[in-house]
Amino acid sequence: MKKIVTMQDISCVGKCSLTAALPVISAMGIETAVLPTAVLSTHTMFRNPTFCDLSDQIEVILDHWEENHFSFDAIYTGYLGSLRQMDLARELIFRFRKGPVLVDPCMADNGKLYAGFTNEFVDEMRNFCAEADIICPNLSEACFMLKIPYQEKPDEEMVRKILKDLTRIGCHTAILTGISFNDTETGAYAYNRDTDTYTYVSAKKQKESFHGTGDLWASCFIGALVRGKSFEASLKLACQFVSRSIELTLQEDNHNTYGVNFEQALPDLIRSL
Ligand code: PXL
Repeated sequence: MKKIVTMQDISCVGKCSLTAALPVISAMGIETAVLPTAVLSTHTMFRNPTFCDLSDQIEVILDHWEENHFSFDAIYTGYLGSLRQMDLARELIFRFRKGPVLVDPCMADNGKLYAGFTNEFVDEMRNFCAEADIICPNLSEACFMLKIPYQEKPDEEMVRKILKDLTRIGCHTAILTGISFNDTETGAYAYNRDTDTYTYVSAKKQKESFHGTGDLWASCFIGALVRGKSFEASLKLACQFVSRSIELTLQEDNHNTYGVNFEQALPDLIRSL
């Protein structure tokens, strides 16, 4: 069985980070090892979440894994809560790199940094992205890392420029999620600097956007890639999964506002593997 290790926090309530990655990757038939960076009562869009930093545990966990000669087909990092955790994520990559390394530089949305993040964190995240094979920022994160004003609706030429500039950081492939050029479709635009090729795939655009969809997207994408799907097919599957999860959320009366109904989109995802 294929195995992915993912390093991010546990937001106990919030349907993001590990509570999204673990069920999605497991449902895709892949063993999911987790490296929890912190336990929060909720994600940081709620006011005053509790935060228990697990950084001290990470090094000993990595030592123990090494003693046991564990290896992983891919490494996927998500939300990292501090500069120290970014160093620990480098350590994970340095010691366990074997297959693709996906870095999702979770730190911003709608042109704003998440609570607690600073410009220094952005600079370090940019450096950290150089370690990745693939990065998958949203537009806000991309603009912060490139130090350009937030582009809410860039045209295709601008999207291509941002992608190329992102790969100059050092990664091989940059993917921008949440890219839309009309009212009906939204998707992911990618650039691979080794082959100098762009790929755009999209799925039905939903009327609202929700928290946690980036984490679901990244989990589904890396799961598909590790299962051997092509890069383009993996992008497509992730876009469809997120679109369907939002659609199911909006169909529910009094639906949850902090995360999407991905749970009931899992059967379709499994069928399409
Ligand atoms: O989904 C990204 C994410 C993950 N983890 C925590 C967050 C967020 C976004 O706000 O706050 C703790």
